[in-house]
Amino acid sequence: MKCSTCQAKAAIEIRRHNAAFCGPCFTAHLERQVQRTIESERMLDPGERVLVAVSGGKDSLCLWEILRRQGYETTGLHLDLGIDGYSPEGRKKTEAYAELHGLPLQVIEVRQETGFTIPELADRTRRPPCSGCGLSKRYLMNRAALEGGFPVLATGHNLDDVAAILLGNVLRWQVEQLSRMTPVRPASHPRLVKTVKPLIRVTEREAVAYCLLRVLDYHEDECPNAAGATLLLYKDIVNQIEAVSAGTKQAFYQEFVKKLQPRLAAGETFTLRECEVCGQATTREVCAYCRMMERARQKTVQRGRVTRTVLEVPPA
Ligand code: Q46
Ligand code: ZN
Repeated sequence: MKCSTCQAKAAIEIRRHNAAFCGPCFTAHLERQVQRTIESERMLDPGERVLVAVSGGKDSLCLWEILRRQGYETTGLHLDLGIDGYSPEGRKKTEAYAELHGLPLQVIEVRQETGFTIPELADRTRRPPCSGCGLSKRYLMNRAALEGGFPVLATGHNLDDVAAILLGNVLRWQVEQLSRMTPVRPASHPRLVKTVKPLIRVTEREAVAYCLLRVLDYHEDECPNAAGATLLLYKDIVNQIEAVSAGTKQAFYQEFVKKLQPRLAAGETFTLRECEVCGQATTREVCAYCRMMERARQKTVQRGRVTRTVLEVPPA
């Protein structure tokens, strides 16, 4: 197989584009793709300060590298989730990348911010870890962007991620979630920062290939909580369809965003206001994050009481 651009020996085939590339042509192709996505979706303006969410995994490091190479003024934001055997390595890889390129990096330790690691939060709220984790990440990243005066926050969600999330939302007809599934979420309230997903046309496999070719030292392990998550099943199903019908994955997401999402969004009628506790944007009196944290705190207090009572009972 030959490279579609330079006729050298190809290193990677991209079936949905009916193309193959050698290493250097592939990295150039991917960088062009991402830049085109940024421009066509009006994600970033040249010279704009961008806060980039970086876990240390392949997607976020691929994103940071491309934005850096395209000359955007980036600052990394890493959330240390406090997950044993997983979080320390991701943080290390992120810090190493920032240091190597002399890029600013802000690290937020979730435990220090909230009083709980992600596993502790899951235990106290009896919610699946990914549910509390997702909510905390969205909340803390938005707050960090606002406090740092960043006009935009970029995340490394790739095509596999958004196609799997879309499938999950369709299977349960989560209309509210579907109406918000856009590559760009505008700042629809003064307490919400604009968020963008520049990798929505890049697959997981392509992100890995890019990291290998650019010699980016990324965290290869999956989060231990991802194993049982339904999102992996949805990714697998979408990939099975893609294997027999190349291009379906991209069409599934892109055509949804073009044809159905705007209609769903037009039907949405909710008003955003400020949370009575923390001041962030919400549709309720108290935002979902503050409600979750309150439950976690109450549970901790209750347990403290139970433990003390048990200790006060004299041994038989
Ligand atoms: S980090 Fe958090 Fe993911 Fe781990 S706990 Fe789930 S959501 S799987 S991207
Ligand atoms: Zn709140």
